[in-house]
Amino acid sequence: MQYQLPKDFFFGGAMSGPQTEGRWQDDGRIPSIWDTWSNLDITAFHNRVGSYGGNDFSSRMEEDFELLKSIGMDSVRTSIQWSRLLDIDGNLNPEGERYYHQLFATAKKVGIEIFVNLYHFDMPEYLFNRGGWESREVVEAYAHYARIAFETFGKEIRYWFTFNEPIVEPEMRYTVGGWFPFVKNYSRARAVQYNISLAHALGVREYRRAKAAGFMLEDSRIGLINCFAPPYTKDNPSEADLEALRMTDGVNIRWWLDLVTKGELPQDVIDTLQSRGVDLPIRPEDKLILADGVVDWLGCNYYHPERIQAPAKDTDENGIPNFADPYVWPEAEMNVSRGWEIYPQGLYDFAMKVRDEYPELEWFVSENGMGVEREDLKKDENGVIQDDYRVDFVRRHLEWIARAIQDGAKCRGYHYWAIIDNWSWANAFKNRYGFIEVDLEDNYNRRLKKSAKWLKQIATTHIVD
Ligand code: BGP
Repeated sequence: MQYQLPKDFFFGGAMSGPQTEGRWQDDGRIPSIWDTWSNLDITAFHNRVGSYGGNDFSSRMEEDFELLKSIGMDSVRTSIQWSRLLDIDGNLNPEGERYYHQLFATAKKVGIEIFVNLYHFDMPEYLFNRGGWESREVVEAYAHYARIAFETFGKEIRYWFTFNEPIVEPEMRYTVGGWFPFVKNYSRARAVQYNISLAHALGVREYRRAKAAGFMLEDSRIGLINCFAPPYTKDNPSEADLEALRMTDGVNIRWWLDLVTKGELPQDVIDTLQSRGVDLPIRPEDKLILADGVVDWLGCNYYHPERIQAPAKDTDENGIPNFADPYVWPEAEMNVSRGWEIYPQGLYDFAMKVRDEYPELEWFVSENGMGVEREDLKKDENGVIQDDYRVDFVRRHLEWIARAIQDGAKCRGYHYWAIIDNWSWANAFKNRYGFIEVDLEDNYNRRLKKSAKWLKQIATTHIVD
């Protein structure tokens, strides 16, 4: 079956500053917490590759943008690194400023629209040492950083985002404890989540001020990007499974959708958290701050669904509440390299939820992709990686997007992650996502994978088949 995507549908790719730039100590860049982690324990990273190198994008941006244009990409999302743009006193770093002017101008020259995100899990180290997202000082510092970014680049960028995946920071750093600083404390995680919500709202406030003061393009927009993996529970759920679903959805999804559409957080979720002893750092003046969190549109990152069930135990050994346990769906199709379930219909389900519950909200797919290990073993005699699985993965997701649009979803585009292989947080270069290979053995040279030809066809015709 053939599907037609809208003519004005964005087709592009996503990447981030910390995963691509490299040059970590050049041009006055100060350390971010990824460097802190790499310095602490480089053995934590696959192949002993830390955050230092990215994928050499800084030196190759012209070549990379030309390559992306050649495969039909019209837009690319990346992030400004806070640690490159501002110095330790919060002043603009002129070399950082120059770097981003150069990046935006290079993309423009080849006809690629840049979407800019302000925070991709990359807090400056000195701010982390002052409490990170558990501290109000850092929330204020973020607002200051956002203001400088808007005032400096407002005339160059149309599409702005305050955060990428604000739910992941509390999850990976403070709940699962998989990322530095490896904390496992549900209460602290929710405090971090609450403070990031305030920072987001203050960021939007700064954007609106900058726009009113004439710093921004007239038709610019501000948004938030989050992973909106829809939660599912068992087929015949118990009351307790449904309660686990309400809280997982409440904390992971509804929290952010309410914030960006109504300027408030879901009271039933806050009430349940507080009744279970979760200490949120709420102040009376916060309501007015959160009210400014309403955005113009949204980015939805989608890799896999969340499958949960009632928790075996309501609290962990430290008395910290637990609202849900993972559930393995017996029919799940897996991407074995990453350990993530592949479930393209999840995007349709998210689209219908937004259509029905937040009907005014426009959005786009801001990340979706498949990371696979040992792609070097999949090369043909010409050295081209034969990644038919990637074509299959993207095609099926695009089909569900097209069906959602037919059914009334206001989905405005698709960005693939990561369009060029890049450095990843915990996997380094183990799993490769790109349509474009980065050959680490050959000076980080770029080479199109087999899938790139297919992608170009879709991106230029907007016909999925
Ligand atoms: C998203 C992040 C990206 C990227 C991607 C793939 O959550 O926004 O930065 O890392 O996931 O995940 P991973 O690199 O862990 O395989």
